[in-house]
Amino acid sequence: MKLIKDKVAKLSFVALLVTMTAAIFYTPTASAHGEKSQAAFMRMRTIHWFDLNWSKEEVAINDTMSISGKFHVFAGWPETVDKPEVSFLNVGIPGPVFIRAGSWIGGQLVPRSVSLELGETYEFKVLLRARRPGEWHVHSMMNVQGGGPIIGPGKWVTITGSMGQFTNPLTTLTGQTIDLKTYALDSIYFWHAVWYAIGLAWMLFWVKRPLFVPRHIAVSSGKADSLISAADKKVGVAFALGTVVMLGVTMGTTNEKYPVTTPLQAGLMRGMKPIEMPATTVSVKVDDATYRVPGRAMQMTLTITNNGDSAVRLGEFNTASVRFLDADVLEDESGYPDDLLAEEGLTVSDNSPLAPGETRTVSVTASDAAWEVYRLADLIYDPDSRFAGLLFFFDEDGGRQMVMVDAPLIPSFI
Ligand SMILES: [Cu+2]
Repeated sequence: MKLIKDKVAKLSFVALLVTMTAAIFYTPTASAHGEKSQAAFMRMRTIHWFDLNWSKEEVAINDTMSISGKFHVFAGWPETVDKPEVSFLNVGIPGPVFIRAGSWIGGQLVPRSVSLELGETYEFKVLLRARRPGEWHVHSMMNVQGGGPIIGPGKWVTITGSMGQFTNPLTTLTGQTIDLKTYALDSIYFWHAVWYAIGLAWMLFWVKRPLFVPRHIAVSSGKADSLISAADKKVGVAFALGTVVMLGVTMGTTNEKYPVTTPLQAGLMRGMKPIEMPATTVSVKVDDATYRVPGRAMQMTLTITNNGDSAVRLGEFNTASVRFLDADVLEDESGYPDDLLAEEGLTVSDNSPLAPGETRTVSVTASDAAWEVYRLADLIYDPDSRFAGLLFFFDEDGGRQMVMVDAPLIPSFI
């Protein structure tokens, strides 16, 4: 019996060692950063990011790159997410590995929160200056007050060089050129040290004599007054006066050194300019939409009518940043993130050119590992089984039309 016990103990120890070693050597690379775990219907029914472009895939410290593109604010915004009346255009990166040198919506600089309108499409650009070497997954992102972060697609960007070389120069309106990376740091260190030292000095003054038991005895035997001498009182007054005088004087010298200062600039920016989207001449009706559980695809029956004057074909279906393309119609040239790009992911039962005036009902399948990897398949856990996405139609000259689709998405189990 004892032998078995020993053996079990030994084996458990070995198992523990193996597990610990494995845990140490197992370093998974995260390829998405937050968005996968968010509710699928929320990602499909809030902001549609498209036409994204990352200007560089590799950038040296202090060099800049930009993310630009468009986003459509879906009109069927979910109830549980506050309307984007107070939103902030952000970037999703692990801390300031880049600094944001500028961000624009519709050509307007947006350092503050902005108001977005449901149903509108906006153009944006974020200019980033490289700060920390490494490989970073850079997302566009919108923070919605009362809603949370709405994360756009992310792409890996490499920064080369060393962080020590990073600078962040800025010329103020008083004509000084400063480096925001280190500006005023010395003063912060100095004044924190000074006041901390004064606090310590006050404590040391009292701590150097017996602290607790003798003082407790003195107080309880009614001799509390003997504990604070006239000299102690003088020191107390000196500290009090010294503090007030020092505050007054340094406030004065700081005002002299920085005679022009302004309050923090804040406040919501309204009136963001949306893009004037051309009126679409293609109309699409979603007759039904389903997805297999488990599975990696969704299937829609669409009735498409071409009211324009040139024949069109369906090239892309985009939902929750996953782009399903029909390779015969559209090829991505923007270097869209691989894990979100299904180059041949879109199958249309009949994708021959749809002539002007013609109506056709087709079966469309959007299929790719991304459907599962990005957990759009997890719609099965969501309380609102509806999807939304963008369809892109192309005419013979390459002209593009965007049509929004939105319908219930019904699971099928057998
Ligand atoms: Cu990421």
